[in-house]
Amino acid sequence: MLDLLVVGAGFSGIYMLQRARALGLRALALEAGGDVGGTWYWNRYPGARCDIESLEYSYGFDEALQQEWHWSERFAAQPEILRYAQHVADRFDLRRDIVFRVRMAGASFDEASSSWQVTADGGRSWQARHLVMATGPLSSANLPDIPGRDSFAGPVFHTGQWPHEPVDFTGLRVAVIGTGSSAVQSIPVIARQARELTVFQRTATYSVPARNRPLDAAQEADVKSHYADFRARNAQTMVAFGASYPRNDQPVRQATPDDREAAFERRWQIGGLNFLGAFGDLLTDSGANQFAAEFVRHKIRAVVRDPATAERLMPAQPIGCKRICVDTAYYETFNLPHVRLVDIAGTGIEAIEPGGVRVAGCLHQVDAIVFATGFDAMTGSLLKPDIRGRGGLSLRDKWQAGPLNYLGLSVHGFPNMFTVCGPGSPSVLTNMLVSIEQHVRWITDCMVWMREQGKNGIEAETDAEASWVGHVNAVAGATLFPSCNSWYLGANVPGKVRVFMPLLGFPAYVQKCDAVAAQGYAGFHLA
Ligand code: N01
Repeated sequence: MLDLLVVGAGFSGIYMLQRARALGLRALALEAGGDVGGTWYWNRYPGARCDIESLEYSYGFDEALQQEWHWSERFAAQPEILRYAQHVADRFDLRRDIVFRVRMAGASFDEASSSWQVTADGGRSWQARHLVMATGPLSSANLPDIPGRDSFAGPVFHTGQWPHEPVDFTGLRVAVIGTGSSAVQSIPVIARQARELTVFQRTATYSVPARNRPLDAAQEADVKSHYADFRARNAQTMVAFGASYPRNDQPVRQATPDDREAAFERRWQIGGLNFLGAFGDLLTDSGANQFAAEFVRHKIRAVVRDPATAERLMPAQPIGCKRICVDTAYYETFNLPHVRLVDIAGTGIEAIEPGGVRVAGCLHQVDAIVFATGFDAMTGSLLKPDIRGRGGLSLRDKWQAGPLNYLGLSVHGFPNMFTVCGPGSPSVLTNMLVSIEQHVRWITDCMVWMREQGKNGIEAETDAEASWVGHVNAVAGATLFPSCNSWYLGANVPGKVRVFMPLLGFPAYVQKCDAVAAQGYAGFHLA
């Protein structure tokens, strides 16, 4: 029997394998893709790029690794991040314990042996003491069920399932559906190739310029001279990144109008997600938020020449309530004569027909469609396989009213199963690499502790998970996050239960996890 079976060989899965092996645990990973990389294996759409700076979006667990790897840009593009994941797999010889092109079908917990029986499509199966779901919070593609979707005569793409061979849009009329991060990144690149580009927008988005550039050699050398310290400082911020641009805690109304504009402008010029750190109350006070929102709307008006298009691009929801996007020439792209914006707020898309996309009775003729429609976030990939815990309890039934777990790590009724960056943990509200490393360390330390203590079962207690979900929602409730239809709430997937899934605040979460472990895994039942 394996000590652990890991599902997924993205950044979570490969570090889980590396650390398990280093601790003398027998581990195997299953991966649906043909190689490591997870998100960065699947999301090969044009323009795909990280919105966390490269020097931060990388592992810190191995000093030699972080010294030897060189990033070429401030924000790395998908091919480079995928090469990094492959380098890590090579360096630690991880592929020998990964079964590729195998998709988990289901898993069931056997009480007698206190172990999991995991099955894959095609009938193969494995037995393991622990099941670790390292399936990623944004990996289950959301392909909307639009009438006639499958009748389209041309090629159809989803940004999260992009083909491996190059896609050439030259001479084609292309539709992009959606205006989230994937769309904001791909639209300017697709526009450079396509004969015509029509963007179908349901909700206008806030985007801040990336101001991407080649990585500065002096900055790289400086960070590498004290990398552990650099990472520790980042991990102490709420979002586990961006300590180089510290948040100004001052409330926005305490600044004079000139100082306010100057603070926003400074961050706009720096570029990237740190924009919302300009003042301390932008995500907690809707009046304060309006100042930042209006600053961005003003920028959109200044860039987009056609006033009607500029008006349609103006977001109305609080800024930051949906994850803000980071772009290179997104708004500028709408000044190109062959790019059009179709507002589908209120109407939605009526139908997809062989020749194009119909909205409010009007057929927009296109040759190719790109769905940039996001993911069934946080729970999608955990609920796709049929996972059955104690007494045959199904995870889908258990989570009918939303994900219920403790620390985003463990579910009552599902002993010895851990989720890496699961709902209820900070995950998507942080630098994912930092959250992944914290979870992997906590989970593997727990397994080693169990081995030393002669325990063979661990599972969250019901009280602990009920109060944890209450805590996650109370923390979010004190902010503007639950106030719009975001994927954090599951609002992007029709029929999905609305519950705020990620936890805000990385440092307090780490403290809680450490305290739980120090108290002999308080809130967990051990067998
Ligand atoms: O997905 P999204 P994404 N008809 O859900 C629209 C990370 N990421 O892939 O807003 C028409 O954000 C939907 O409209 P609405 C990052 O965390 C990071 O872009 O729901 N439209 C929205 O406009 C990000 O937040 C990076 O009204 C429909 C869009 O499709 C997360 O992944 C890059 C529709 C989906 O936007 C997800 O980003 C890419 C329908 N039926 C992704 N259904 C970086 O590191 C949905 N939409 C930079």
